[in-house]
Amino acid sequence: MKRITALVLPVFFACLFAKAGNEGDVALWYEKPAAKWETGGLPIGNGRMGAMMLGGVEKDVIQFNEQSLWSGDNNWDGAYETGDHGFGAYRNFGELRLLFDRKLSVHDYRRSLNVATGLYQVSFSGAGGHYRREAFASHPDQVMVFRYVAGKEGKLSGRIGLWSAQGAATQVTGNTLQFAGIMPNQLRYAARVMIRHEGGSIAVTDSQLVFTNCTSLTLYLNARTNYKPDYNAGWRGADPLPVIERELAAAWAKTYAQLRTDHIKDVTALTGAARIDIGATPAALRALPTDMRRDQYAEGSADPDLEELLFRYGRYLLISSSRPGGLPANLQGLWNHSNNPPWASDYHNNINIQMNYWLAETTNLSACHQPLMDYIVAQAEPCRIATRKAFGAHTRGWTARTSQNIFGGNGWEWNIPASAWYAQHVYEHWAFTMDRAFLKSTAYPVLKEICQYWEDRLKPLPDGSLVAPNGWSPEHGPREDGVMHDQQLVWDLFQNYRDAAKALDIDRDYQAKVASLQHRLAPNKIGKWGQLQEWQEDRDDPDDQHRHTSHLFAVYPGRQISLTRTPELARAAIISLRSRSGNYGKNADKPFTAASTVGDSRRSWTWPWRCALWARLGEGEKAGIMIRGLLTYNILPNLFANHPPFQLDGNFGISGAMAEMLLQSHAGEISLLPAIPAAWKASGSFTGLRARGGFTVDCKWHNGKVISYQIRSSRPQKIKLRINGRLKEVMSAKSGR
Ligand code: FUC
Repeated sequence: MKRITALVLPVFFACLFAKAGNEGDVALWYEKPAAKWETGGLPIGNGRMGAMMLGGVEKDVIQFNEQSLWSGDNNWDGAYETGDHGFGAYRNFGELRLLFDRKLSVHDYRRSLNVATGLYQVSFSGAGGHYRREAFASHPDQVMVFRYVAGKEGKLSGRIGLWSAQGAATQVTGNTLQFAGIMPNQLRYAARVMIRHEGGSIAVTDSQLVFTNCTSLTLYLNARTNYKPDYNAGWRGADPLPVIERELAAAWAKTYAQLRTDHIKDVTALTGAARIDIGATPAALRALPTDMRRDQYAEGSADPDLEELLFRYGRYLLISSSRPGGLPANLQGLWNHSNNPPWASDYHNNINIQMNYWLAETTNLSACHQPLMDYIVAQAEPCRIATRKAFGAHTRGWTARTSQNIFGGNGWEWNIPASAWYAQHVYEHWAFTMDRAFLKSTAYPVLKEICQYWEDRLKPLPDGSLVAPNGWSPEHGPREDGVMHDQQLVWDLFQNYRDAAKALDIDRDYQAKVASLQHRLAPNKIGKWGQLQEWQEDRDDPDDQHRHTSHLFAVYPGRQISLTRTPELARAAIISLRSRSGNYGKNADKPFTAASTVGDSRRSWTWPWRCALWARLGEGEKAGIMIRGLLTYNILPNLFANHPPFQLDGNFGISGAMAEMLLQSHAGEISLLPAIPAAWKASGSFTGLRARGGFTVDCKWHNGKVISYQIRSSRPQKIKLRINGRLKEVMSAKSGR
């Protein structure tokens, strides 16, 4: 049996890369070490813990994180104080520092991150032969592993240090380095590294570990805190050290090859679940390192394989920073080398945390969505308390301020429809998975409670229609009643509630009540220049390029406005969206290009949102231009999305938006290739994308026309399918899901 596995696995992985035929299609690679952490570091992560790999030759610094290392007080409700106390911030955990004795003149340096397997590799040649380094963050074994191999025997000598970014002292004994400490907020943290060597010797000096004449070194790192996602437990659980020791001992007992194989198996099951092929890049361009390819792309080259890599990278980053049982991906995923990161590297809920998950269901990473569900449920109780304090002691339900942390903390500025937007995520998880148990136990109670919040809060206008009071089209308008963003979010919440209750066939009276509230909501309006209004008053400026497209929520990720069901509103949305990209008002006659989106509209996350909006509005060309805009203006050499500073919402979001160009499932139908640009049309395919209703879809096209497809679900079902310009009814095939 073992022998079969040994044979089958390499063949399996060879097949995995065979289609690509070029590592550059599945890997980011460079000919130099990273110049800077933020622009050049390559991220690995197992959902809970991660590291940035800088690839230094003589000095290799591995900066690492664990997603629960936060400062700040429990259940904070107030100003955005991001030091030791108050709201706090997501913190740097520490660094592993390897200093090699030998000064090398190095050639053939190559540093890469394979986003299909989650393997990071460095190789170069020097006096010690061909040096190889490899690293991965194992989810199944809960350790990060770093391996250093010299080409010739005994050529590795130097020192290893472990440094805590929170001030804990490092102890070194035998083959182990370790630190443990307590943050001012009483959060306990610890990290331990165990080192195995082949050849030579290791010894302890000056709180470092000295290695002499080794042929290989393998370092196993685990870091944890005693964070527990439980308000009633004061957000603290058991001491982290015993868990760290147990996990490290288990990993130590396995061979490197076993750890590596188990890691690759775990990651490829997720990365391989969905693929896209949108065209072929000329060989000369494909042969370039990633940073040079990105530069060429920014100069105007067509590089569909780089766009595919960006799609894969967003999925890789989610797999690496959001796994069941852990916390959701924050503004920086989980990679952070600062104790005072921008916006505390927190959870911002007026676009950012939502966008982090736009790819989760559609690109077949539903399990990676789970941390967001758990977070919503865990934070609800402190949010209820803060909501009652802000909105009255008798308020039912809850909402949140824009910035949230992991200890029930609400920081900067109330975002009144935040919880309605969160409710969309629990609903979508059900809509894509058809997991009835989840719907009943988790999604439904969240949806109902937030409906109650709005039932109490909506304000009647003299004509009897209802408005959300005191809203704020995020970060744009002044506070006022009935801003369209809020109206649309409440509509979406009510619709999601109604569909959930209907599916469960419960609470019929409340269903009727919510339906009548939804019916009375003050509707979307078309303004004087044909735009979809952002506010009740018709005062939108056609030359305004504000970054938020909050009033287009109803188009995406909402579902109130669609080309087929509300074509007039969809047309108005097109005008609004053109104006946000500098293609209306005084520039109405100029061509629509990535360059016309300027200033505040060039952000990490603006392009993906607009890309998905154009996709929903059936404009493939413009959606493609949004991908070009992101890659041209807001992507760093390591392909991190750059707000600036770097902020990963753009990476997650663009994968979700690209999926939306290829497959849509709203407005009562599944649509194949709803919005692809001319550049993708020649031929292409996708496999494993997901549609609402529990469907998995594969598709192949040629000259912009679908030539074959398969739609699978756990039991065959009738579907309305929009394909090659026609709407027809088909049956899904039975899958094993
Ligand atoms: C929202 C956005 C900003 C930034 C911040 C983290 O407030 O308006 O552009 O992304 O989140």
